[in-house]
This record gives sequence, structure tokens and C-alpha cells, in this order.
Amino acid sequence: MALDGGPQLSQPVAGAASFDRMWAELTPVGRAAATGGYRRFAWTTVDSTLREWFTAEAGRRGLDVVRDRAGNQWAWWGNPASVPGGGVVIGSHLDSVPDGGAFDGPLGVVSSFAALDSLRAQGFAPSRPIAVVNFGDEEGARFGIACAGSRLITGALSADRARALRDADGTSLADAMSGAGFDPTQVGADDETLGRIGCFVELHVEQGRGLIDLGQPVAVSSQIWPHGRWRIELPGEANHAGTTRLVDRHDPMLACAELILAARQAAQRHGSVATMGKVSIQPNGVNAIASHVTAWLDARGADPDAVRAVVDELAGLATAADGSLELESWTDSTVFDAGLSDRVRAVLPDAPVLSTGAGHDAGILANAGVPTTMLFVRNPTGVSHSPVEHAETDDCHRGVDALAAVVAELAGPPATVR
Ligand code: HGY
Ligand code: MN
Ligand code: MN
Repeated sequence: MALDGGPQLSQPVAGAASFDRMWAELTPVGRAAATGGYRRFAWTTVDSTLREWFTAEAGRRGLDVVRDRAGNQWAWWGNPASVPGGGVVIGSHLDSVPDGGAFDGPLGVVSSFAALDSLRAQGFAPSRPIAVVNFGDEEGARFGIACAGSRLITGALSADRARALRDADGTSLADAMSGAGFDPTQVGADDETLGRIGCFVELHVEQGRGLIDLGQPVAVSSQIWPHGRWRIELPGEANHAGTTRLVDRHDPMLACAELILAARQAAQRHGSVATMGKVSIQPNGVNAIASHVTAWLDARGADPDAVRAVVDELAGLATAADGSLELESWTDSTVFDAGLSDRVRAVLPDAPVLSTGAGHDAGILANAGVPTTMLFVRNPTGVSHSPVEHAETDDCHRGVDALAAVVAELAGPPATVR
């Protein structure tokens, strides 16, 4: 179903055919037949397949692939050390949340390779190096820290803390990296890599209804809401579900239930959003009172003080239940680079400007001082982090066209007339 609105494609996007080929190749990787959702977790065999795919696509285009100190992959067209000020970087991530959608992340990486194909088909010769990046572990689905790859190279996540992170099976990030053939002893902040980035433009599927309600296929992003993750520990006392008197029970599930409801009510009152989508119950038996509950809070909002007010309320409840609430990651409000966004908007005059409540590697880089902005591609469902997430093929092609036009503007020969 082609959606109306937005610039009609003047001619078939040269990158459309390569987009469609790459998309078809990626679609089965890490997809669960039962739900149609994806499980593309960091440093797993699925992740290795995706990284090998990335390297192969770069090789098809004669791009030099390098890995940085977090294992993020950079496919360069041109030598990034050849010009002062660094190159134009596009790309996104390939990993997913549990049972995630097909587009969150991969749309940005595939569109980036296709945009380069489009430009080359038009005979474009860049005056600045261009890179396509695959940021590893953006979702933090396995080890719990979102944007781990970009946080590591910017120093927002320390190497020691990262290496010690453990997944649900107790496997450390360091061991998972080693198992995937990446040496964890080299992990750390990577100023050399950051110094190669002149600007970063991340194309991403929209994770909301902005574009569908505006009848446009592509938007430029202005900012990312402040957002964070907190871990809540609730102790209890294991006992028999049938023989233990109610008065004798210390059941942490009661406090957990109270916190889950309180998160929604506090968010409502403070004009924020919050959910607790992940809960780990020990020993997790039907006929056993839980001995311990660990729950994770995700809270966000346009106003960081309002988000903090929500978290403070929940911290009080956790403490009252003899538990704890600890910050796992926080990203300040991110306003994208005005000058870069203006240049992008000059190239895409019909594109509306949207803020987002979704976190991205673009936000981590922006907060590290890298000139950054984002493009969003229409998602007619408005749903994300779900197999329902979608983008129409025509809109994906329009996204490729838009990204190619942006790269031509940013990496093309200096305009003769400004
Ligand atoms: O959680 C987020 O907003 C992003 O999808 N990592
Ligand atoms: Mn996501
Ligand atoms: Mn994403």
C-alpha cells in the first residue's frame, strides 16, 4: 500500500534496487517464526552473522571496514584522516530488543549503503570521506546498557563496568566479546575514532505516529527526550505457596505490583512516561513464594525534573519495601546540532521537524559534542519494539533518496555560491 503525501519519487531511486536486495537478505536473520519478531542480541551468533553481512556489503562497495575499541564497525569511502574536521558518517545499529521489529536499526544501516549506491549511480564524487557505521549493542537487550557501543567510545560507559556486565545466564560481556572473536581487553574510550567523525546523520524508522498523522514520509529530528533505566531490587522470603499463612509471608511480588502501578500513576501526574517491562523473579516457581524480585524501570519525558520526580517516588516505595532502586543509565535531553539540522532541512524543505522519546546512538554522540542530527522514516503503525513495527517500501526508498540528498549536501564539493 503506497501512502500519499510527501515528494513523489522523481524517478526510481537508484538505490532502491540495492535497498530491496539487502532488505530481503537481512529479513530472515534472527527472526522468530512464531512471532515474526527479532532476537538480534549483542555478541551472539546472530550478531556475528549481522556483522559479517555488514563487512560483506562494505566489501561489495570497496569500502574499508575498521572496528573501533567497542567493536563498532565503520565502512569508509575515502580516508578519514585525509581531511581536517573528519568525515560524514551515516548508519545506525543492527541489534534489536527481544521480539523487536525489523526496522529499528537495520533500516538506517541498509538505507545508508543504498544511499551511497544512489550517489555513485549519479556519478557523485565526495569531497569528504563518508562512513557507514554499525553501532553494536544499541538496545542493551542482553547486558542492560542501551547504546553500549557508542557510550563506550565516548567514555559515557567505562570499560571496566562494561566488561563486568552479565546477561541473564551470567555470561559477562567480556566473555561474550571473546566468544565473538573481539578482544575485550582493548575496550575503552576511542578519541581517534571520534576524531574521524565530522558529523553524524542517523536515519531511523519513526517510533511513533508523527509522520503518519502529518502525511509525510520523512522527518528531521530536533531532539531526544531525557530518558533513563533503573534497576529495582526487592528482597523476599522463599516459602511454600500452600502451607505458609498469609501473615507469615514476605512476598516481594506485592511490592513489585505496587511499584508497577505507581510508575504509571506517577508518570501520569508528572507528564512523563514510564514502564517496567522486564521483571526477574527468583526462584520463579508457580507454587513457591518468591525469594527475590529484580525489576527494571524505563522512565522518560520532555522535562528531566519531571522524570526525576517519578523516579524519586518509586525509590521511596522500593526503600519502604526493604528494597533498592539504582540508576543503570541516563541520557540527558539531547538537542541536535542546529547548523547541521538547518543544512539538512534546506535539502528536505517538506520534511517536518519531530522530537522523539526514543534513545539513539545519535543522542550519545551529540552529548559527546559530535554535530549530529537524525532523519525519521514514516511508520504507518506508529508501533515500535514490536513485530508490528513497519515502514512501506516506497517510504523506505524515499528515505534512501532523502539520505542521499543530505550526504550530497554535506560531503559534496563546496557550494560555489552560499
Ligand atoms: O530505548 C530506546 O529508546 C532505544 O530504542 N534504544
Ligand atoms: Mn530501539
Ligand atoms: Mn534504534
